[in-house]
Amino acid sequence: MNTNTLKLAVQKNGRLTEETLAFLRAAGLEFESYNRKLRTTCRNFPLEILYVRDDDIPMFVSTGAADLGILGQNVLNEERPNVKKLLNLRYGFCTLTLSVPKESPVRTINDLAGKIIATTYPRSAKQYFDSCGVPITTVTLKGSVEIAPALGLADAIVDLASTGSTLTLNDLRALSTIYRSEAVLIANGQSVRCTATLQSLGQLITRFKSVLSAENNRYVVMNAPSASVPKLRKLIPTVTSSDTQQNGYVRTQGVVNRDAFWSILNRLNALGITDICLLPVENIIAKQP
Ligand code: PRT
Ligand code: ZN
Repeated sequence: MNTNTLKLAVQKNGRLTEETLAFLRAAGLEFESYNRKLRTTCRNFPLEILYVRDDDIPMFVSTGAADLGILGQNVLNEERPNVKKLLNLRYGFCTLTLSVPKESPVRTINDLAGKIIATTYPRSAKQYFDSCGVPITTVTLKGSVEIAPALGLADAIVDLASTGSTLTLNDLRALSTIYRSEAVLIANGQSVRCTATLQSLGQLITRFKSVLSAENNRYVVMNAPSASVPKLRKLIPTVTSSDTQQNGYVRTQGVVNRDAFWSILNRLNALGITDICLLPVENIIAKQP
């Protein structure tokens, strides 16, 4: 294997797996998915993918067994491993949430003073309650945390939620959000400095950023009254227009932030712009490494 081959640890089989593999493929990497083979090499990039339990990713990366890892920000917050965070990856969104039984008299966090909190995230929970000056005791569970109050094991829980339907199904209600989380790319501090891998790492980050940037943007094609083009450029600075006019209209196109587009739509209409086509962008490569 090439000396500049990077090792990336990803979750083998869990909530982040599918979106992680889709993200890597969107970055143009070609490889085989996990199929009991715990490591695969990319066909078109010096990258080896290691398929592991998400809980082990901090250890793999902090020891240098892997150069890079993809995992939830929540794991970083809880374990605080000695790794460097490189990118937020904009998927795997969830919140670490404090919840109590629906019928509980608890209305504010202060009502939980002296109570027992069940959680898989004891450190995050303790830090949160400490920062609010509320003394509590935690009981740590590896999973099925939502069941703890009904069994009389705890008065409240601190657990991840995304849709919130598991809380509802277990007759719990959210009291507050401790933090938001999403998938992140982490690196071993040494790998980031080592010159042999630095070039591959730079190229990989460029690819990842181009996917993230493309996801946030749309390519927009529209017909604009030629007199409106200067005003249109103020709304969408990347706009270019064709030289040929038809009935006073020119064909224009540009790249626009996906969310910003909807907020300027009224102003585009006011300029008399018609036939707007909003298209996905596959990659935006801002700067070569
Ligand atoms: O087997 P391995 O150890 O690798 O996986 P795991 O079982 O420890 O983790 P996994 O696959 O459940 O989650 C991996 C990562 O996905 C987490 O560390 C988070 O970063 C992220 N993530 C995003 C979530 C959720 N959303 C989520 N909803 N992790 C867990 N949940 C749980 C939640 O706690 C609840 O119990 O899913 C349940 C359903 O949630 P609702 O709100 O959609 O009903
Ligand atoms: Zn896990």
